[in-house]
Amino acid sequence: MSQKKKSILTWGALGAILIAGILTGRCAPTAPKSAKKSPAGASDMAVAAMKTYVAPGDLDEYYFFASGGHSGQIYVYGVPSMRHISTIPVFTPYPATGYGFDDESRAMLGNLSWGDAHHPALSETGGEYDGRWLFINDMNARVARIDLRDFKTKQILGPIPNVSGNHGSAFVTPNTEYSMMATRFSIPIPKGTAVPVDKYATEYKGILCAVKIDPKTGEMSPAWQIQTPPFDWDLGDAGKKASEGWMFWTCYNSERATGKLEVTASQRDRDYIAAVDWKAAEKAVAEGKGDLINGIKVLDPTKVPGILYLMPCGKSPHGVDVSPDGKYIIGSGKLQGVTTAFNFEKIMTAIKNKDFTGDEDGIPVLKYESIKDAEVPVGLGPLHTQFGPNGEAYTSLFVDSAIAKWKLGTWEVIDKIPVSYSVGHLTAAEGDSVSPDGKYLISLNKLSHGRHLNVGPSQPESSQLIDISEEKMKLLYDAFTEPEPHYAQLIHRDKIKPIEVYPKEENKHPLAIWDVKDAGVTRKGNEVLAKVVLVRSTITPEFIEVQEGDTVKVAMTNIEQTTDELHGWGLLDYNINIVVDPGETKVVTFKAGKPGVYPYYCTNFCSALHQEMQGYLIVKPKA
Ligand code: RUQ
Ligand code: CUA
Repeated sequence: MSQKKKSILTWGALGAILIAGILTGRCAPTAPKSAKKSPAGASDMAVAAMKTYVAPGDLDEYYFFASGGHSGQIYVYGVPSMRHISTIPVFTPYPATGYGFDDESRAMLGNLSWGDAHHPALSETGGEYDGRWLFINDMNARVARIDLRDFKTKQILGPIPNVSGNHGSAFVTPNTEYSMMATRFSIPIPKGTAVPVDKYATEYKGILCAVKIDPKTGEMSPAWQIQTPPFDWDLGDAGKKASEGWMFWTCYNSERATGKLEVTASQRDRDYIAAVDWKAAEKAVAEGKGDLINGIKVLDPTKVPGILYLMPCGKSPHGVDVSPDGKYIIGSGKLQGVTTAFNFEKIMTAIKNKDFTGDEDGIPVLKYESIKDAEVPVGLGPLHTQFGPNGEAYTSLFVDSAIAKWKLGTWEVIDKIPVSYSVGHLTAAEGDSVSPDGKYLISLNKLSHGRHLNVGPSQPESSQLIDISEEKMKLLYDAFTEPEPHYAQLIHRDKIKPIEVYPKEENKHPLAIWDVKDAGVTRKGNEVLAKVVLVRSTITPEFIEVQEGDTVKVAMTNIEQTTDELHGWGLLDYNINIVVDPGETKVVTFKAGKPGVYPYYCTNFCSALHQEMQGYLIVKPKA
């Protein structure tokens, strides 16, 4: 069938359903009983269209926060429409919001202008998303906190000492006591020492690291670390409910190999999942145990027994995911056809009975047969599991390019749906909290070829929305993201209440001014301070006169209290681009290097006279 005919049919069917929906007063039709299985079937497509259609002016039901991978950003989408709503710059400058240009955000980024951001983690209270903050890791040993009150990055912590390749992060504990980190690339500890690679197996170390989070402010600080053998720690998840107080991380390369890892690190049949009793580790540190290395307390698990155990797992596992009730820990070799459900109670019993098969540098290895409940035949290449409200589990299958739905407890595989192509992670509606919503699941695929308009060799990734409200999973929609959504979070809109302007009375910035009569330029030696007011449609002062060689500090306050009235301050030839939200004050400091006249202007369209919102920086040459 030609594309054109197909779309006419689809729209015809959609029209019929719309009319039927209006007649019966229903706005969210479910699939007709006779719906064909084939996703190409016109009625299925019409249902999918209805289920994802958010009428103009209507709002989506969920926020979808997708990691931007090596773009260093977070992309915000609405679900079910899958419309891209916003980009939150985190580890990378972003001219659209002026991020990385003003003094504060520039200082936060430090010397790094990129980050590899993989795993966003929403803050939790009692294991439920509480909508306060979003944390995300960067491979450069950092973790960032975004405040969901204004969707802005407020803190970047790190690079944290001894941590190299922070992949197993930024997973939070059920009451956001900690955001956890783990190293993918082992190095000699203390970080900063150089030891030849042939000593890798004995002299290099992995690090598991806890970052403390202030419960009131969200302020992060490095808490403590656990030193481990040089495994490559991969992904983690915090225990909850039954397993609260524990933290789990997968690893590959338990061979401690170097060189061509695809060969050298695949010799054993099994790698490990680490089980960390973080409450015991916290207590040990409080009792003064551990050594101060590079300014942080590092626990040696052989000297502090009881904080770390190793659970054998299929070769090269990726995700490890704790079920909503905390009773099961799901992990699997990523080249296997099964995923293993470990039973937390059995893990505790095995620890109590010292049911070990050996050790790694003195760290006990638990007996696989004693701690597993089931091997679920999900399909090839299981990577990551999310959960539904009634014991459903959804596992992404990289090799099969599919998602398997199965049941906790009975371990039966119920359904499978193909995705396009090569799914990595997946995220379900609140699917890693203690009370998943069901409804939606998003498959975060690595490839998208052929499913979008051709944009040349640099192609987007595809994120596919899947309906999980019924027994059978149904593909609803293809959306595309820039590289690269490793993981995402899907939170109900009711849990987030962002502000639209910064209330004037909350702005305590020492350089804030609220009246154009306070605007102007003052000088102290060769330091010039310009206090600027931005308001429709003038930048006051209209001229800033300085001397070549001066240090110029421009503090600008957007005195608007109206939604969406942002103003910019772009200074040509100086690589300065500031955007100030309503009620906000931002500061930029720079050296007046070259004499001349340099226009500044509002970069953010704000009114009919936006174009007129401009001025001049006049740099007079040295006498
Ligand atoms: S990881 S898929 Cu950080 Cu799974 Cu990339
Ligand atoms: Cu202010 Cu445009």
